[in-house]
Amino acid sequence: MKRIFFTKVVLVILTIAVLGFGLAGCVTPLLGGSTQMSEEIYDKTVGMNGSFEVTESGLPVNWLIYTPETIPTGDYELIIDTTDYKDGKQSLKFLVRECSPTGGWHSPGFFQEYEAIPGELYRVSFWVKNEGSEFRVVIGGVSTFDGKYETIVQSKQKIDTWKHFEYNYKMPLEKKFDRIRFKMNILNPGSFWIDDIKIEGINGESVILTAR
Ligand SMILES: [Ca+2]
Repeated sequence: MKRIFFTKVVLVILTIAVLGFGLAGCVTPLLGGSTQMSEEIYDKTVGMNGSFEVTESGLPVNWLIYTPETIPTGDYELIIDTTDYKDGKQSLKFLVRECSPTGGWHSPGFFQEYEAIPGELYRVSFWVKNEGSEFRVVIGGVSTFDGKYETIVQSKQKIDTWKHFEYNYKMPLEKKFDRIRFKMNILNPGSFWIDDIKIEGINGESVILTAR
């Protein structure tokens, strides 16, 4: 099932997005106006799909994607790469010729949210290759109206062979932060690959997609 998300935006949210906090996706439903933000193909039987092995209509299932259709400016291709991958049989590749450096829904990228326990420690890991792009990966505890993000990596580094990133994130203690959000963006053109994203509780338990 293909769904297009419509999320509402006003100037103050645009300002927040420009500042790079990337909160637009979680706080915008409060406000007026309408902008198409991202696309998602959701299948609850698939789970996280952090290795991008399950795709439909050219999109990896269970990720909210800032696709060439939804971002306002730029020129890029989203590719399921079956020749260069770290885990399974394919990876997700961004081939970006032109893009906004703003991040969030302005730039190529994707995100997803999972149920999380306030105060709990989560281990986030993934593999990356990079040729020319600047990329950013953030993790954050989110509530309905707020998010507390930490940047796992923001880099222009050339990465010829798959590189592993691992990060421990402690959820905020306040009970309202009951979801954890993973988000990555391409901020400058280039070729970027990502594979085998994992988000686990500190005891190894897998996170669960938030309810629909
Ligand atoms: Ca894979």
